[in-house]
Amino acid sequence: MTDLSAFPITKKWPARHPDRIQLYSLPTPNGVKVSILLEETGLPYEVHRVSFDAKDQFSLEFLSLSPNNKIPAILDPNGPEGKPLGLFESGAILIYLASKAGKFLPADTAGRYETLQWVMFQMGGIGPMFGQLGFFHKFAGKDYEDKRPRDRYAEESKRLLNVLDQRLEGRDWVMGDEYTIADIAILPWVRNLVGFYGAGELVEFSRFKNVARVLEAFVARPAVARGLTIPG
Ligand SMILES: N[C@@H](CCC(=O)N[C@@H](CS)C(=O)NCC(=O)O)C(=O)O
Repeated sequence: MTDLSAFPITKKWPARHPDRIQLYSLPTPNGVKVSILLEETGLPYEVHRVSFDAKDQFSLEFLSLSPNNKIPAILDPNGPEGKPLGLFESGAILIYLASKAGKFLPADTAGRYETLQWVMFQMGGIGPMFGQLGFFHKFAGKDYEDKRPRDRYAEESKRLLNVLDQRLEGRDWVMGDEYTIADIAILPWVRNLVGFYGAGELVEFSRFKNVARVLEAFVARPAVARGLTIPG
């Protein structure tokens, strides 16, 4: 039986199955990237809810694994060389888990880097920009009289959607025929933008037909449907 007692996070969230990957998360657009990938790969895991209401993300136990106080984070009891490995930052986690499973990241070097480039496009562009738009359109920022910040993020979100739409022209997925972690990184954010944030009209989502088509195919996948609600 694997011993994870050296990891302070297991004091607050005890592992019932210490041989499985431990996931600390919530069903937010960054959190579900990892639960969707875990569901797609079939890697055995155990999920723990990090409650923002209880400010769990600022607890010393959580910070010991994720010093940036953000979900998702994982602890793999069986990491490289059989040693436990903790990771935060969803992009790094996606790359790690896809490499571990040998799925959803092309094996050829060029395909691998092309996929990673689109993962980084999400991490550096789509996530931060759509997230800011959410703040100014749906959350506290919506009451600000000055609409320039909202409009700036709406314009940037439209620009990013247009880049994505062009990439998806004539392709089933970001990498063409192959469904990869680039899709798993990007599409939960698009779904969130038009769904939970209610910003579809603001970003003129109806213009981006390829994005809408691929988003529909993504959410129709059973593993995606499951991953989107984890932890329940
Ligand atoms: N770049 C990080 C961003 C993670 C992130 O922003 N997580 C949000 C939820 S989607 C969070 O944990 N927020 C809690 C907080 O900021 O206190 C990643 O991709 O993992």
